Amino acid sequence: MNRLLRSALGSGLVLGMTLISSGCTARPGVSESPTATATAQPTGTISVAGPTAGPTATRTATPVAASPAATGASGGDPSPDAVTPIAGPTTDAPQETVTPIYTYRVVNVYPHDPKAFTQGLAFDEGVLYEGTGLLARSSLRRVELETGQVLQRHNLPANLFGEGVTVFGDRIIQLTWKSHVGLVYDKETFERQRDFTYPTEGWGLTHDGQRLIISDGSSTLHFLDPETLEEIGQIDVHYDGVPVTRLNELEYVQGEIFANVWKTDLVARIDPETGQVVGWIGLVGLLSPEDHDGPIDVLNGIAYDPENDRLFVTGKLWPKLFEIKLVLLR
Ligand SMILES: [Ca+2]
Repeated sequence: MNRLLRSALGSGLVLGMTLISSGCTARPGVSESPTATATAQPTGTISVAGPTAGPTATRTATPVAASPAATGASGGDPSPDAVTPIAGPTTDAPQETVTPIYTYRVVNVYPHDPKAFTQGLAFDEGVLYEGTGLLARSSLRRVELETGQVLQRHNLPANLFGEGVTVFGDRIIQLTWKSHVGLVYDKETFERQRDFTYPTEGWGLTHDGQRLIISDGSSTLHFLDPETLEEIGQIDVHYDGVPVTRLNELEYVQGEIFANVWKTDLVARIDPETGQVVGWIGLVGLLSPEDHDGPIDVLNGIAYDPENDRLFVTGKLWPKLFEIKLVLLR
């Protein structure tokens, strides 16, 4: 396996792909390998280091066999200028199709309510919309990006566990986990306008301008008519012929669906027509060790500002929210 790829992506990708392939439930970032190191800089940049890098930000993995995608890697240029979030696959491997792998560069760091069990994140007209989970703690929030201040809040009934949110026109739609109930709000007032039902669990939610897109914890993404809120199609997400399960928080980014893979530091970039994973983003090391003081949970929360090409990510109970740029590894 290419040294640069291993060093830069660290365990997140390799372990994540192993998890995907095996269906294992182990959590990434827990076990360690001496060869996998990604060092986040306090200044808000990320450097990619080899085995001799300092220990303070080492996030690592149990050594595992390289995945089919990881073998034969031809290396890559980690320059921040190498790619933007919308960059497509590389074409310098004429004899095989190589799935692009990205790491990240932190552009900005913003405060995030460490009590927010983030289950959904969206950006619309300059502000964030966030859905939080847990029974008796779930909410819908309008949040000021720069300060993390909650500008408006609606608490869900105690028996509903909030999940993904998206802004569609003048409405906000929010899923619930196991209640099979979706909630539709007025975007300005947060008035609950109507409910709708769906047969699966509700996890992530986004839209492509025409359809709502829902994940349910499996490898299936469901498309809903935004007016009738009835299912009009679905795709099965796969990578190298293997279903990619535990798709969680979603974001539609310039023609692709980005999806957190639950309990990993991975985001899959998905072709919405075929379900094929067309790229992987490894976010290992994003939250620095000193930010692990309080209770934190997994990466969850992707929002995109299309007007300014800004990509935001956070996690459940994370004290920070990050604006990142993607950096192509190979
Ligand atoms: Ca989102």
